[in-house]
Amino acid sequence: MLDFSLSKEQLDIKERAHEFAVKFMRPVARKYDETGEWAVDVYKAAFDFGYLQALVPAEFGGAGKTQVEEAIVCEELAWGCGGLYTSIMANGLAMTPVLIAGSPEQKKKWLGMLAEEPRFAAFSLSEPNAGSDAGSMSCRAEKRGDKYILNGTKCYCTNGGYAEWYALFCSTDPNKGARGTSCIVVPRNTPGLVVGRSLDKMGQRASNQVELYLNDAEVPVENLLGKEGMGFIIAMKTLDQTRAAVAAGGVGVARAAYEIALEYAKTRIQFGQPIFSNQAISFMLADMAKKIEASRLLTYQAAWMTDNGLKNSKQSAIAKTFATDTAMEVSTDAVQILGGNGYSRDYLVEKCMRDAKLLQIYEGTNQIQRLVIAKEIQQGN
Ligand code: COS
Repeated sequence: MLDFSLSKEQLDIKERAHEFAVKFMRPVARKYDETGEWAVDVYKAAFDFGYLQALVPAEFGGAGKTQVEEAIVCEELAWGCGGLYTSIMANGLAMTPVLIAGSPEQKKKWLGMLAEEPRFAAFSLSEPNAGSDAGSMSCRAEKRGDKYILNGTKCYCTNGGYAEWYALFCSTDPNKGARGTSCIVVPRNTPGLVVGRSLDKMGQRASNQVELYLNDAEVPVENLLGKEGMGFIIAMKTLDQTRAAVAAGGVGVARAAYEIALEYAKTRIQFGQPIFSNQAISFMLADMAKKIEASRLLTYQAAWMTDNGLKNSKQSAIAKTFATDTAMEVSTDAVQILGGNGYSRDYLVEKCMRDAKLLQIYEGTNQIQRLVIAKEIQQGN
């Protein structure tokens, strides 16, 4: 039976996450956006609320949340601040390769440590010359005895400056292309691993993206997730699962901008009446509401499919694209409704607009999502 209502437990999760965003994120969102500092206080609180370790199974000490629950939380966190949300959400991204391909011992070790105290891990797929074309990565892992020797450069590694370990994708057999890639857990303290500069960004400035340099970095072979050659599939399966959380981020950022624009339109008087009375404005707001509702439904659908063990490549790509394009459109229109005020830093809508842009780019650009959707529909899915 189809049921669009959230359960009492899910409503409680949403309310608690909203309170978290109101108390711990909104008051400091502007500060961390301006300074780009690492928000230790926020992440400590996020750990206390179970958000940093949301996807760590309960048996390893985590919150053991479902993807639908993660989506509910992520919408509220992104409503609080798009940048801080990304740091928290990306811990789930880093964990997912271990959840998908890790042995029980690997899960206990790598996920368990994230449940002990506020700690970060990072997903490292992109390279300077392998972004959208993820299968063409050149970072190399050579097996020598009981070690892998890693060489290469990774980039756009979210949380990379503060991570305890990296779920790092590399080539174990360059002759095999995407089928020669593997995923290896690389601990932060690995000799030969150097964390590079963090990116100075337009938006989501509270989040951290770095380059990683691997110069004969030695990692034990037992850190391989799954088997050699499974890396690309692990990456694709990971992104299928985690794109719902990005879509939820789009819903949250869009809703934040929409709420401010709605309030402004109802209270800003021009020509003797609230500007909402102009159809030009009220229709913009109606379109915003329409797109946000649709985005949320698509997000829940994609997350629900993961929770129910269904392949959701098409649905997660649709949700990610639709919701993050919505975030960009809604926040841009919100700036327009607020006019000069919208363009100023006195209101959060300009920050929403800057934060939204990255949502259209990371975890697969929205052009790549359309490629995924096109491949899926070509195959009759
Ligand atoms: N689940 C399971 N397997 C998948 C899969 C999925 N979602 N997507 C692809 N595969 C498999 C394919 O079935 C294929 O298997 P075989 O080699 O056995 O045939 C293999 O993976 C290669 O797939 P494909 O031919 O579709 O790969 P492409 O090189 O054409 O690339 C895209 C596919 C573009 C979709 C992929 O490179 C991609 O997602 N790029 C974006 C990466 C990204 O999100 N980067 C951001 C970094 S994270 S911040």
